[in-house]
Amino acid sequence: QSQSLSESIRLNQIGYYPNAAKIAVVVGEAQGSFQVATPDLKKTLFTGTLGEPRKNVISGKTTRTANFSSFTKAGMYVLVIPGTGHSYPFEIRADVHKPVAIGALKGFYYQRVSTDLPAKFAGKWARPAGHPDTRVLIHPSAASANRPAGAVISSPRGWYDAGDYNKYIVNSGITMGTLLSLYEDFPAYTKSLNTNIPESTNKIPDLLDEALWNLRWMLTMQDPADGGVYHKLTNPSFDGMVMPDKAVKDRYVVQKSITAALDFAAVMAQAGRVYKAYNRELPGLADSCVAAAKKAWTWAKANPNAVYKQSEMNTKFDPDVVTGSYEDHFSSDEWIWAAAELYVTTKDDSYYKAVNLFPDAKTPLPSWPQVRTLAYYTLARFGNELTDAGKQALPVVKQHLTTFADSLILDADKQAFQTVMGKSAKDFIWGSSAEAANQGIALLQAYRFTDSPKRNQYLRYALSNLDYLLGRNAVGYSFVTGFGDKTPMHPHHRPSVADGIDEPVPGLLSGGTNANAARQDKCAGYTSTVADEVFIDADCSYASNEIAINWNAPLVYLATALEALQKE
Ligand code: 9MR
Repeated sequence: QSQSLSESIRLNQIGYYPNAAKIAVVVGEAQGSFQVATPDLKKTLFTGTLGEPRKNVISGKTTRTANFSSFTKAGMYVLVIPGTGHSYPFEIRADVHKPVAIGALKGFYYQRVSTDLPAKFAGKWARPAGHPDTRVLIHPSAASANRPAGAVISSPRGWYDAGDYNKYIVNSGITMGTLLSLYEDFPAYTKSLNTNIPESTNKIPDLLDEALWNLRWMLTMQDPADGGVYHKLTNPSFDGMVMPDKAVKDRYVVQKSITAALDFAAVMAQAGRVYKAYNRELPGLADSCVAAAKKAWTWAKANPNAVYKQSEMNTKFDPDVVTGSYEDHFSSDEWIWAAAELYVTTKDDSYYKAVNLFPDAKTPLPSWPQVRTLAYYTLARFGNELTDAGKQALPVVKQHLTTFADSLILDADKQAFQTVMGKSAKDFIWGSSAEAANQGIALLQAYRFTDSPKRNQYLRYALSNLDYLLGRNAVGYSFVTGFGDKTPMHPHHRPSVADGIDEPVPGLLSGGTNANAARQDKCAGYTSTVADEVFIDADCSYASNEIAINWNAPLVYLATALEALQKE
């Protein structure tokens, strides 16, 4: 019988590993048999039976799974449900997610500030440099004796945060922590990620070359006089939808903040470890990073109440600053992360003792305002290389990781799309795609650093969340631009809107489904109010379809780590 494409079949549009779980989900009332066939539908290679109906606890809709895990033959296929239709094509292959891993890392190259992107590296998304940031003004909120309001500093490079053109230390913090942790967790494998960037021919892995572009910017955000770190570098209000080189408003650094200082300290301490191996190529860099970290820590100790409040920017100072706030009034988790990174890098127990690293039994999912768990990842990673204090804490750290992982996999087999993501409507916040990716990372940490009897489940369910991101979800999108057949074409991303090229800049992770998006961005066109369905591929939808560095980084981690673990 003839079969046409069915949007109700949801699967990982990139594909599956030969020896891992392979699950597709059909939404609606289809039942009975399913097949795995060649894309031309001429040959059926596997026949199975759809599972029992499940009820999506969020929408109430019925789903059934097509489990073809036992089919292991490499190739390109579609899934066919007679009477319903066929899926988008997918591949079964040993390194099936490597292009996504590389593409998502390359996404950072496209976000580079202060440099042109030549066609040799950027293909049809080549563009002239934007934002030299060599004449950045001290905002009145940031004025100090050595740097009065209106003074000029140079603060080039970095990555654009998101669809906007500003640079924010807090968000750079978790982004860098995630990327540098990927390197520390899989040093050998990450060297094989070639992203075709200008630095690809040097002796430093592309992952670390890319991170260096932002690290060098971050270093300029510290006031050398006192060690304080400016919260952000920004123009007063968001630019229009223009290319970077056409966005030429004055740029400012604003108030030094406690969260910026501590996130900066954590990143610089970690960078001190990571780049030490490349001292020959980057003489003195690692030591400078550690010195900068210590200075920021000292400033934080003297200024624990320097909370960034955007509302004060708008009322007390001129010009008003109304761009991304990354406002976070609770710094206890930033203290924990900075202390742990400084402790592991310096082996100095005084950092370990400076804060209570285990204030309660919680293990919060990492996000830009909540970085506590990054400390546990680092302590687990360095396990027996720690001093006695850290070694003694290891069982506690592992307890955090397994308790958290167990809570993530609990009842995931009942979830409509068979993913950890989406067990509850609470997952669907602004940037929910990063929630999915960070859940996957948390599971991989527990898989690698504990000996829980459920370890293999952790690995399996980490992969389920990559399946979520690449299409097995309630809206049927692969949320990574350029990867998959149904993928955002209109992200809220200024270059993608303004460059006149149909395809958006590739390798960027859309923030994804967000239950409150319609209220937040007031974009027209949302078709559902059900929490796991509120997403539109429109560039006005900055609350569901923007891209951001802190979302791309955990995608890079998850896709790369899963690839690396296939090889182990
Ligand atoms: O990712 C941020 C999200 O958690 C917040 O709810 C939202 C509103 O404050 O802001 C998001 O971050 C945006 C930042 O403020 C400015 N650049 C774009 C970011 C992604 O939308």
